[in-house]
Amino acid sequence: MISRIDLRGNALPEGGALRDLLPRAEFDVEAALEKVRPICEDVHHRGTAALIEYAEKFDGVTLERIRVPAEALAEALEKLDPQVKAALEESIRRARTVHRAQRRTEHTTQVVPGGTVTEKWVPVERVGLYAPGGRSVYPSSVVMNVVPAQEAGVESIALASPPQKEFGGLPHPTILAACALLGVDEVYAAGGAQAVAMFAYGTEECAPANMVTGPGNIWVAAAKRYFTGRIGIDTEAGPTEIAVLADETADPVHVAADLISQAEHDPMAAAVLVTDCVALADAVERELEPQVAATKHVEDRIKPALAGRQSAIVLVDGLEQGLKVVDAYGAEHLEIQTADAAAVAGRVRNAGAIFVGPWAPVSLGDYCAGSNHVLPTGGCACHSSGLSVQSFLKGIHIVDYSRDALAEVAHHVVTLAEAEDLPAHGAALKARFGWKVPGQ
Ligand code: HSO
Ligand code: ZN
Repeated sequence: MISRIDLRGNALPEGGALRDLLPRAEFDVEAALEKVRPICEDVHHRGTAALIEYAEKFDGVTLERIRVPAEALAEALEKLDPQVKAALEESIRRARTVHRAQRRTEHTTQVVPGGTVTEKWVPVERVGLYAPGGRSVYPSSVVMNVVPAQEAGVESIALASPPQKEFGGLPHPTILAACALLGVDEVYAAGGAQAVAMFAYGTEECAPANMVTGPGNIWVAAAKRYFTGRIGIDTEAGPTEIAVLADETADPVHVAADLISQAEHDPMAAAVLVTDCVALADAVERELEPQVAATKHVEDRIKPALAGRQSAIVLVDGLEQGLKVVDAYGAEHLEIQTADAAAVAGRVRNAGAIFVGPWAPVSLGDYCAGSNHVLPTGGCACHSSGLSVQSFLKGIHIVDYSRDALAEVAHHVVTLAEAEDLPAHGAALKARFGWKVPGQ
């Protein structure tokens, strides 16, 4: 069901070469770009009319308008299963606790007497959030996008999710209910690249946003890439990944369950076990069979995900090699199931989120740990972070110098300006000091 990659007995190659030995899904956003470009430009030119047409074509629904009426949000919340409501409320509460602590305070540095640089943090003004429909109707992702934006102080938050035929052309009711619980009342029934274009360009119904975040399929990822530079985006979300670094102390029942838990998302999802213990590898493999058989999305998602070239059991020569491998892989989610797991976790450089020890499965982080589940995939954890309050804040430097403070450094500025053949830069200082810069 899952292949093996045996790296034992050899010194591991460095960096990119090691990454090439490890499994990874192909997620060709570049190819999808060609297809999304005309859709995005159509939304640019025809606005709501284009969105209505795409809803008909891609979602099979006839809409009169894209904005979801307030009554639909209220009704969805009213009809929400009380247990789901209580669980979402707990998820929101925990996420708020963690994200509130991420807020940043303004900081002033005195560089010289009379010369200061203040860094102030300003929230993005308007954000468009995307919540997928279809196979992945995740109210938890609404929570994970909305909470950091709200805690960052974003004033205007809108959400788009694909219209669903079986719900009369509205987004899925649990998505609407989650919006209502979170106090988001601007919701649009739009999916795919066209939803991203709606936020990027704006339409008659929807004001343009400065930023679009949220997971989506390859078309959403391609549209985000198309608009990069025009609007802010979070990292492109590819298929979900779990890596487990485990030794002989790990429980194979837990490890197998956790690998399956993320394989459940998508036939392209990746489940990778890195271990130095062959007995554990064998036991996990044995465990996979009955556990997969006992669950739900077996044939369409879990089996192809585990059997795909993106998933594997990687055998290594010990913890040091294991750490090298997980760092080269840069998993979206990394579980550490080893002796002294916290110390091992402290040594990891690349991962979207790290789950320490036997009592912190990825599923906890998906819903109720307080951490964010919008995380970098496809190796982007080597350079990017998951969604946080910081994602929605812009740092602005405020430079404030007195005459004396400027005079003290003016000759250096003029010298550097001349060295770069930019005399007008220097003249901006000279003009202030009667064209004779002190110290020059
Ligand atoms: N594991 C997914 C998020 C999710 N899981 C939503 C359940 N619902 C990507 O981090
Ligand atoms: Zn998940």
